Amino acid sequence: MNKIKIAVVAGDGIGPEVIESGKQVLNGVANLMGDLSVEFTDFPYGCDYYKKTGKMMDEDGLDKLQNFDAIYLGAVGSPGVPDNVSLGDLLLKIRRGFDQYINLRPVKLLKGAPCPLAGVKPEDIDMIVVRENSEGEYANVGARLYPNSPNEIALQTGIFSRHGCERVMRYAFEIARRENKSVTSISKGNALGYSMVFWDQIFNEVSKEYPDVETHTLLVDAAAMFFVKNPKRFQVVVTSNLFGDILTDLGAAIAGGMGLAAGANLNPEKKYPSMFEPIHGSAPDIAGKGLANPLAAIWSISQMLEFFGYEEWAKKIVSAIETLLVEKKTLTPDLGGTAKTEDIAPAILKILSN
Ligand code: GGG
Repeated sequence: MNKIKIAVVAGDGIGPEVIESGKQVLNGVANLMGDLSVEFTDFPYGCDYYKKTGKMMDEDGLDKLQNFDAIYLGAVGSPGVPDNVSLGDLLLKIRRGFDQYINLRPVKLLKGAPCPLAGVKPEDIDMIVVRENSEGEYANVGARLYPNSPNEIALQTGIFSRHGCERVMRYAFEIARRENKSVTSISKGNALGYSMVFWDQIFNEVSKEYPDVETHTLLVDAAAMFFVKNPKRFQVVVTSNLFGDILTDLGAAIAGGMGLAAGANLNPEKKYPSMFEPIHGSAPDIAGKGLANPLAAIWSISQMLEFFGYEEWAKKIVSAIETLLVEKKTLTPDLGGTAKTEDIAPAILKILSN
């Protein structure tokens, strides 16, 4: 019997509701599999914790999380806590601290999912975005000078290392080679003459190691346009930390909405735990009302299973989500249904049991 030890950081707002659904699905799947046991340990980290203790997580929080195979994260952010604190002192601290340098975000239009683009079919939107997750624009290097004076200055530096660029690009190329897909690198080398020119140069170099893989390069503004006008041209996408964050929200918008967008923060070497999350935020306006869509959180369980080598069950979960979308009987209001958050996990497990 294989065992996965999972640290649960449900976090804020709708986080606890959607994470509860994901836990139910993983427990149910483990029962169906028969050879997997899962053990969840809850951590109270998040904005409520901050309001009580002045910290988003314990000083030694990373040491505590280090002992787990995976982290299952809900959402972070709450009115009254500055967004840079809630994100920077928890989610980003974990990503950096555990060298989760790959952020894998599928942008896949499932059958039955709403798409705002006219004439677009599910087969037209099926990409995987490989977002650099440890440096770039998110490196948090900078300064504030001359506060509260007319000369006030804010500096924010992007960090693009050869090591950081090469490893994320190779990761994208490996997926593309395995799945016989093209890689599109998205940058902004015309305007960001140091960081993004460097990114483009490294992409060109790394692409020579993969002569069998078709490549494309796009400026981020053009890429945003093509996500809407011709999403079919994208298969594997590799891009920087900030561009990846923005483009995958756009990706979510064209592929069913934020309620269906999952993300995996991976340390591929498994030296540290990887973290799995719905990419949406805490949505405090709908928290506690049973309105939140837990399908993204459930999809991220599929990503977790895939990362641990259970590809068959990972696919079955995504296929169960698709069945739910096609049947249209048990969907939350964002997808046009009347079901509550708590109705979704049992419906998914029913499909998986059939
Ligand atoms: N699901 C975690 C969460 O609350 N994410 C919100 C967010 O702002 N994420 C930014 C990022 O992924 O870089």
